[in-house]
Amino acid sequence: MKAKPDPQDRRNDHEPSKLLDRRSLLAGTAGLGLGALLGAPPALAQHNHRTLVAEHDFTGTLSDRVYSVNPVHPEMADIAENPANVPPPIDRTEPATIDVELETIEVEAHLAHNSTFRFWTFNGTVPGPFIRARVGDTLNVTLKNHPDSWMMHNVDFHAATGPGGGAEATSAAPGEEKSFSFKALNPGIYVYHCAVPPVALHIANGMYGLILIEPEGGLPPVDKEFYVMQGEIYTNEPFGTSGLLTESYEKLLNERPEYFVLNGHVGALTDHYPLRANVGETVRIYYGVGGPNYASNFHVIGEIFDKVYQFGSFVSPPLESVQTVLVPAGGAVAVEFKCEVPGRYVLVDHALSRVERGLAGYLLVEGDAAPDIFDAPEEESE
Ligand SMILES: [Cu+2]
Repeated sequence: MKAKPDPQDRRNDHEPSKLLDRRSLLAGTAGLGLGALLGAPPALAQHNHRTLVAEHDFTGTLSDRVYSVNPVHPEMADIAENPANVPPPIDRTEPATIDVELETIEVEAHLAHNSTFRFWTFNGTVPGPFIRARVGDTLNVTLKNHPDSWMMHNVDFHAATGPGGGAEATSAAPGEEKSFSFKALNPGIYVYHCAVPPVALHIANGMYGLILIEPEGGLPPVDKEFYVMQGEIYTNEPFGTSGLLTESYEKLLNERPEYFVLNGHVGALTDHYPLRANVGETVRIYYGVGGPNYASNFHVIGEIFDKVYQFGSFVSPPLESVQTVLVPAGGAVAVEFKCEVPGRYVLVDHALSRVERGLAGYLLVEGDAAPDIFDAPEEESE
């Protein structure tokens, strides 16, 4: 039987010397005001807000401002998954057997402005790889737990029908390899995650991803597809602290995250991998919530979803013309819209306090202005 790892065990060593005093802690934070996201001057960003944003330097261009890549540990691994990493649509008309190879890897990596965290990952990224199959396919899953791991890991596919979604069948100690297979009976966009107890801890540390089971005939063609997942990170140290941050099991149980993130860490989808599209293109965003605890109120500032595949169902007809969509923890949606006006659009959870704790992503749309749809005076240069 698998051992239940004690979450209090084998904590990351924490060096008190890396903790700065409170003032420098706040100055070093990666906190980002919504006003800043929208291009408002710092004075507006500070409005009704603690000093998290007030002490930040907002000079420079918007693309090199707040979320700079870890200047303290520039060599640190980046676990962020590129949202453009979506396999192409399936053109098969018959079911097939597919090999899915996952490796669980624990790695200290960039978390925010000047901090790192020991992430637990599938294949070294958060979220793990986007897996694409077709209804009727048989998936042969192999899960290898890297020998350097401290913990046992496994994988539970919400797309699978069978005990634990494969969790028990794949529970692997460090250095072990396990496998199972399942047939994809239902189309949809599904979460997968590690389910070794305490499951919430394994998810919070980064062990989640999406698997798309295309319906027969596939999905309607679009110009660009993107892969985005929302998660929470529970650290002992307050938001914005410098250094190697350590996981807090107590805050996890109390559902009090210090960080909310898209694709793994603060700034992943603003500085590292903003989504990019051109005027005239249609985009589809697969948006999942790893959580483990908070549902999302997914919204793109300045856009309206032309179609929403609610709860990730491709069997029910999509909703049309939607501003904000609820995405449950352990759930996913697909949204589609046409990019009609160039500019920068911001992906948020519209529970907007979470922006202050790191959650934001950019969609950068390039192309000719469309004054018949949106017309505003040019910004004054300073
Ligand atoms: Cu795990």
